[in-house]
Amino acid sequence: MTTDTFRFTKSIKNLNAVLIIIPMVLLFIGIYGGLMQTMFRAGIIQSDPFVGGDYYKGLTFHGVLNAIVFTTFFAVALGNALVPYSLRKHLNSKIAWTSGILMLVGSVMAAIVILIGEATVLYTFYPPLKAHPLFYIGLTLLVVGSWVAFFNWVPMYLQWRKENEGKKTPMAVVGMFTTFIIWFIATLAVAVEILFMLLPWSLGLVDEVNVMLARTLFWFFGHPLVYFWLLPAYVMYYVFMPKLAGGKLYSDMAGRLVFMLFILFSIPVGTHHQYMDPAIGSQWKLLHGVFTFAVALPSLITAFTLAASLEYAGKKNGGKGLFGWMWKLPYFDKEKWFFAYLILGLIIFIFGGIGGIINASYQMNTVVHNTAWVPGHFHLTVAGPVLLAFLGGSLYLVGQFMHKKIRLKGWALISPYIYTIGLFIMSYGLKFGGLLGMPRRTNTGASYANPDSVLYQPDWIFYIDISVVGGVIMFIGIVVYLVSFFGTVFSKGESTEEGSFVTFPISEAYHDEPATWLRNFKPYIIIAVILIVLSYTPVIIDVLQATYGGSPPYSPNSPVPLR
Ligand code: HAS
Repeated sequence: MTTDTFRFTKSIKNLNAVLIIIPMVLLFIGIYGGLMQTMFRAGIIQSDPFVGGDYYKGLTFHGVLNAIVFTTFFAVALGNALVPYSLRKHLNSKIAWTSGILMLVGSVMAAIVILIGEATVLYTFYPPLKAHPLFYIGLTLLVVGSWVAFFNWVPMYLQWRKENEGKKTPMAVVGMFTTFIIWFIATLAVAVEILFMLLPWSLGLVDEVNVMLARTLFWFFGHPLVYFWLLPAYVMYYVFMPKLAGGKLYSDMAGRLVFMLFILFSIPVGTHHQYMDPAIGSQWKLLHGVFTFAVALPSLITAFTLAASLEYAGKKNGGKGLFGWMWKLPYFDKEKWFFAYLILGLIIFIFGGIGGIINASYQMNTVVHNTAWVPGHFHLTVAGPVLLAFLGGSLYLVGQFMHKKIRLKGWALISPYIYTIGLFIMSYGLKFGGLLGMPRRTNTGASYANPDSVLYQPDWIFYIDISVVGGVIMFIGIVVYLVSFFGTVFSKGESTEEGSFVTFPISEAYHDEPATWLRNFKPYIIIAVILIVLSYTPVIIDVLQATYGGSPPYSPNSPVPLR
């Protein structure tokens, strides 16, 4: 074994392959749902045959499978790969399988309940939209499974620290632990929402639910959720990308600082999703707004650190002058196909991030809230940098854990380019349509384009059409990817001795600062808890004091509340 390789047990290799392949099948069904959304909204099809013509069922399926199931599986698989690899320790495979099985059972349960029409509640499952109890139980199993995976890494890390006193924790471990520390704290709130509010309500044990409290608990979880999606991508940007580009990470300290800042500021910001909600005092919305600008800071540091790392790589590859390095990066190198997924995601994130800052500004939020602008923003974030990094990472991981050479590398390389073109076109349609008032999450899309309808909106037609064109191109991009992915999965594996080792492109640091103040998670977790208590206590008090009675259930397809 060289220092760059590690031998995983067969059981863990199989588990990691399963954790990647099964959600990839679900992702495909999910993006098919996405394509149907755009076609349906444009009036090209009257209904999506897969979900029996129910727009909201299709939207729920698309959101839950892509944004919650696929992302959670990938984050666990990446941690199961990088934590043991970086620490050179073996995972407890029984615990790892238990976590995988919990996640699988939970996801399949939730997917079936959505498909039979018993959980048309969208990915935010806001009450008074009510789902079958099995939907909430399925989501709970998925989350508990991911906790089990995380707690399986902790003893390995503690053991490593004991054996390596004074040494810096490998960056990949810092990144994966940051991801799951945030996830663990954030999911506590949604666990309270589900176990004490939605599940008893759904089981019929109570008649009504406090809608505002449920929304507030959801967004306590919902905003950090976006960093749970983003951070595995950041791990790959910091750890893999500089090496794939042919260079080094410009500053090790900057990377560590970024992860610690995410622990501090990812959670006390959720009320920026509720700027337009009643019951919460505007001073607390302002406080969450200020923290929201603070949580953009680590991404701004990332922009500079990664740009400097890429500049170093480009210059090493022969780039001259101020910008010459940009043309010396391996954008179209078939052997470095993974680089394309990471760099395109970063370029997309420039626009996704700017959109986030616009959303966070209260006055501008009043213009864009609940319009198509918001899906425009989140497709440039979760469906851009996150999805591309996860697709690239999935192909890389599956190749490593199944000991397969990546097949159809040309297809793997071209797919993110096709997808990115489609994504920019679709997001342009959504964002500019949103600025003209086009709402999000409406099943009246076809009527906007119909001159005979009272909902006819000629100004929106161009933007609706543009989104369809973009959506179709994105779908083609993913199909091209899946050809390479499943071509690799079903190809013949390697059976040599070297074939049983796993390797990752781990970057060295150009500036390897000692940064002793960034070596321990504990102070950052303590400060994060203080910030959460300070920012959320008044919000919860406001919500509880507001004179809201509970609400009976409601279906998006039914004009009257259901009893
Ligand atoms: Fe957001 C709504 C604010 C980031 C996802 N967001 C959403 C929703 C989702 C989502 C899913 O303040 C909709 C939720 C729903 O269903 O209602 N968001 C922000 C802010 C950020 C942000 C301030 N969001 C994300 C990320 C997401 C995500 C990341 C997913 C992964 N968002 C909001 C707000 C709302 C919102 C409000 C509520 C809107 C409403 O009214 O409903 C920040 O974290 C963004 C910071 C990012 C940057 C960009 C840094 C740029 C980088 C790239 C550098 C490029 C390089 C390449 C180096 C400042 C790192 C160089 C190129 C070469 C060629 C060399």
